[in-house]
Amino acid sequence: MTDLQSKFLHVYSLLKSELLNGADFDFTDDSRRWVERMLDYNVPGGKLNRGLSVIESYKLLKLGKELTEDDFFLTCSLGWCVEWLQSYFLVLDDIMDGSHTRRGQPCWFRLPKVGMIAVNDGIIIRNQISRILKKHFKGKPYYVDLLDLFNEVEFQTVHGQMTDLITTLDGGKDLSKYSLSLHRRIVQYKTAYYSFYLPVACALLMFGEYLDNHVIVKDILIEMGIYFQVQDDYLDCYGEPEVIGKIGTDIEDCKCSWLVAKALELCNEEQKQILYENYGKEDPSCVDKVKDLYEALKLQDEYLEYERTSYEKITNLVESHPSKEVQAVLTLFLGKIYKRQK
Ligand code: GPP
Ligand code: MG
Ligand code: MG
Ligand code: MG
Repeated sequence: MTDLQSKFLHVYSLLKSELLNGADFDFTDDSRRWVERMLDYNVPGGKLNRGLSVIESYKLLKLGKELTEDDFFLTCSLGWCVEWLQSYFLVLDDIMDGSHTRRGQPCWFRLPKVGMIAVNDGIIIRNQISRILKKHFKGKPYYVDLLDLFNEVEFQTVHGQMTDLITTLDGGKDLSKYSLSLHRRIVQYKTAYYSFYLPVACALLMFGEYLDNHVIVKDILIEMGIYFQVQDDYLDCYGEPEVIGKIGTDIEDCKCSWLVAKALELCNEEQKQILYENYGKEDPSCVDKVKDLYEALKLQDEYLEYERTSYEKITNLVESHPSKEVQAVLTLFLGKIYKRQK
């Protein structure tokens, strides 16, 4: 673990302790224990990329100058707000996707004593973000913009998730609507805003910038977010569960994944029939047939080609940005995800 990671985790403990010991809610010992266990299980166990990015981005905007203790704590708190948001989405997404594992452990709702309490737990996690922001940012000139940012990004994400889910519902019967353009629309909303735009937007707000002046940065980050979710779709099928910490369910769930959208673009009539007959079924032999078809269509090579062109396109966009500091922030993000295996 790096020094930054351990300092960041220390701030997690402080924020958690404030939430559990504050006067906002009259916890009993049992309820405090529940929330603490729920948070420890769901919030800090990921790669922490999104959260750490807030701190790293802010440092780059400050031209690498050492942050004051106050500023460091605030950037960490914002980083945790992004991680809290992610955790809220994942707890609920795993229920909706019927997933089994997350971050190398059973999904929260799969624990025998949890079940559908996880729905409310997800909502608690979301509400805690507002408490953290209120406690540490109320009175800052950018407080209202910060609240607005989290609300907007949540709005975009839940609408992306809705599109993902209703597409899947239809798709159970009809793959004809699946396409790369529909895929792009889904992933832009369900993943890119909260995973890529949000951390940088937090850093920009703290730095005193107006987000309206950074539309180009936003567009570039959205491109990166789309690329990131294509990787997620690829890893769902081809990643090592021990490495990615989750077992893929996209084929069984009939998801409009990049792989199936690409396959539909490449396949002939006979192959299309195989896809229609086997995609979206729990039966492992159906899943195997879909995977064999992916193999026949050389989808792994197609993915490598996508990765190459996408990286090139994003690099060009980054290099065309007028500010060197902003370029540094964007390059940092791209470096974190290029050719990722988890
Ligand atoms: C990733 O989809 C998108 C999310 C986790 C956002 C969920 C949004 C909600 C409003 C709940 P995914 O299902 O492919 O992610 P994973 O592969 O990690 O399950
Ligand atoms: Mg999922
Ligand atoms: Mg999902
Ligand atoms: Mg996925």
